[in-house]
Amino acid sequence: VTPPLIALSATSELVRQALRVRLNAAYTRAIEHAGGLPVIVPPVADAASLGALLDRVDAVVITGGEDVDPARYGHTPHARAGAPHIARDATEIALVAGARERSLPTLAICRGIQLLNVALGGTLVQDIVSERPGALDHDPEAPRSARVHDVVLEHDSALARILGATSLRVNSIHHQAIDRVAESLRVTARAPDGIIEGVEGSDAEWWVVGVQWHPEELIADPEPWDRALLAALVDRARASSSASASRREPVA
Ligand SMILES: [Mn+2]
Repeated sequence: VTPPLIALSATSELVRQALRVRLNAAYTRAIEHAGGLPVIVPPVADAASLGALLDRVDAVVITGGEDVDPARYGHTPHARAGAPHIARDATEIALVAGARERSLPTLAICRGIQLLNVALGGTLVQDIVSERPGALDHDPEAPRSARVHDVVLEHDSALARILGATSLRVNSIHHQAIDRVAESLRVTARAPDGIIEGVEGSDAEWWVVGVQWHPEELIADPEPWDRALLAALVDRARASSSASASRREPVA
């Protein structure tokens, strides 16, 4: 059986004098573990060309990383906002638009949920500590797989159905969050301080889920939630793969 192809966005950064394409291996291992075949998508100069790639994959993961350029949502940079990666922003915004056009299953993680919201017209909290005084510590000194705060899910959400839970604990490695939610998304998970931790699409055609935590770091965890989320993506990818295969090879 051919595994579904899962496109994963990546960054590029200068390391030891060489510009390198980089993605934490936790993402590719988690996708493989769930039965998918990872395809790494670097920041590209010509975002319009990504349609050629999206025509050949079965799902998309928008991964974690840098802060999204606040100019993308019409804000001036906060003092604590990180340097933007212009080509990565453009690449991922094109991936979201192309995935939506094709109804390709999409999972957005950490920076990914923020990028997804911006790509669909929403805005971000640029720095939780300074803009949401009294919020929990969403970026504590802790191992990447440590479950450090609670999340409460909407009972009637796809996320609750997929995870098989309406409350859980998650890891948390972020200093930004969704502020104004894009119209085509619904908030279905929040931390006890109100910080948005999960969204999903309101369009029945397009399976899109975003989480602010890092499920890819939790596949070996005793709790089944995060494996279930990745499995749900790969299941949807498999369904989309057989649908596109039947489009390519119409029955005579
Ligand atoms: Mn958090």
